[in-house]
Amino acid sequence: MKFYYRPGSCAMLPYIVLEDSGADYEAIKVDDDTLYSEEYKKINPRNQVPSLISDAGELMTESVAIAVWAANKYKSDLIPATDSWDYGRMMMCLNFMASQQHPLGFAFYLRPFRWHDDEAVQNVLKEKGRQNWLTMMDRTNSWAKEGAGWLVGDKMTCADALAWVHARWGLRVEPKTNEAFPELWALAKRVEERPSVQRVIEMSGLEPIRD
Ligand SMILES: N[C@@H](CCC(=O)N[C@@H](CS)C(=O)NCC(=O)O)C(=O)O
Repeated sequence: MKFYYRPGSCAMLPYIVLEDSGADYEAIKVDDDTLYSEEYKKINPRNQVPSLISDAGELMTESVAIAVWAANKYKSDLIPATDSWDYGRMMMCLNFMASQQHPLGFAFYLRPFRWHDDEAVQNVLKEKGRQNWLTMMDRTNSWAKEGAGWLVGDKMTCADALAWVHARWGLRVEPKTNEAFPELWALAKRVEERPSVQRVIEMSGLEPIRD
């Protein structure tokens, strides 16, 4: 399998799950030039990451789908039993972060030009995105606060891996994750203690979290 990712992006969620579960895969870093190239468009028609290409040449996209598929396929301990309440709660956290916090918060904040050409309108969207982000991060932080060190249950799941990605994104938004969401920040640091996460950080060239 070939796995296409960008360091620090939402693709880090499935990257962690693939690495953690011992899957046989090749990770391919997609740089700026490649992402928008015609060559990469043939791999992923939306010019986005993540993209997973099966040995049969078939494409799977969407970070949550790849992560949950891989966790099931490779019997990862990053997912609770599929008939458990915790599994439903893990999916709740993942879907909230991927379908709301990411596009309505971070993407509006980071890329307002995708929604309007007028710079003044973009500034309004950017500020709205920042506010949305903080409101939604507050919800995610409350799960970290109420939990036993993790978003769901008493050990790390895929949901914590995505929370780690978002906690790092939140260093680009004011107030930053480490200032505004201490429980989520502590959880992100706990995620980085996992050997598979440390390998992924190193292989992708990211810097570990520092206060
Ligand atoms: N819903 C998709 C979102 C994919 C996505 O937005 N990927 C970003 C990285 S986090 C990307 O490739 N951005 C480049 C672009 O859209 O131009 C998922 O969760 O996989």
